[in-house]
Amino acid sequence: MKLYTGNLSPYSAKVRMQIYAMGIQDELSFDLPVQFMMGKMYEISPIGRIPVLEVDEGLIPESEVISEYLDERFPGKALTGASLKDRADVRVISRIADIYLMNNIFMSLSQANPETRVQAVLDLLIGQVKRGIGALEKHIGDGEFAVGNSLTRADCTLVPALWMCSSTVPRLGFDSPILDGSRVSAYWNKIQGNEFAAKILDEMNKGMQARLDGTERKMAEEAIARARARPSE
Ligand SMILES: N[C@@H](CCC(=O)N[C@@H](CS)C(=O)NCC(=O)O)C(=O)O
Repeated sequence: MKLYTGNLSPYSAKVRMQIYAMGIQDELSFDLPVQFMMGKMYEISPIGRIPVLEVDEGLIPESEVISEYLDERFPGKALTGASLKDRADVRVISRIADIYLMNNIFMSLSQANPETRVQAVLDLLIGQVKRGIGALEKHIGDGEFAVGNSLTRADCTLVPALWMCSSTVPRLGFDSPILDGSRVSAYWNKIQGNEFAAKILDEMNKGMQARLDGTERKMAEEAIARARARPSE
């Protein structure tokens, strides 16, 4: 199997955290395709986004679907939760992190440039992020993990989502929606010490650093030049 993935992509980080936690990294290779760097990811996958999982039978897009596929393919290592109710809670938290947090923050990035920003749009989107954090506050457990006593897919989605809340939202001119003294804040402080969370946080921070210092652009330009120099079949 091959996972099309990128360091800075939070949706990809979610799947990588699951792969590391399941201990199945030897079953896959990781690749950031040159088509993604060229804005032509749709040539590989119609949705045009990463992550995408390539298996013998074809391609699987969408992080949540890839995560479910991996759980079903390796049932002995699945990160679905211990009980029926835990499994429902895992899905709820994963949806809050994906739909209400990450998706709205991604949409907000369209308003990042203060010169072209429509402040009302940004306020609306960040308002939805705060609302999502409010819901998460009620659903999240107060232990080491988001649900139950072990790491689940809820943690794999939450870690990149909370990273975006704490590092991306302030870049847009808002305070982090993770409020001091809240259950979400207590969880966020604890989960960063988890080895699999720490690994993807390090990867995302390196990805951010590479974007900010121009390394990402330089590597993309070189990869694109190599692809263009290759004789077409
Ligand atoms: N719903 C998708 C979202 C994936 C997504 O938005 N990926 C971003 C990177 S984190 C992307 O590929 N963006 C490129 C684009 O929008 O053209 C999922 O869960 O996989």
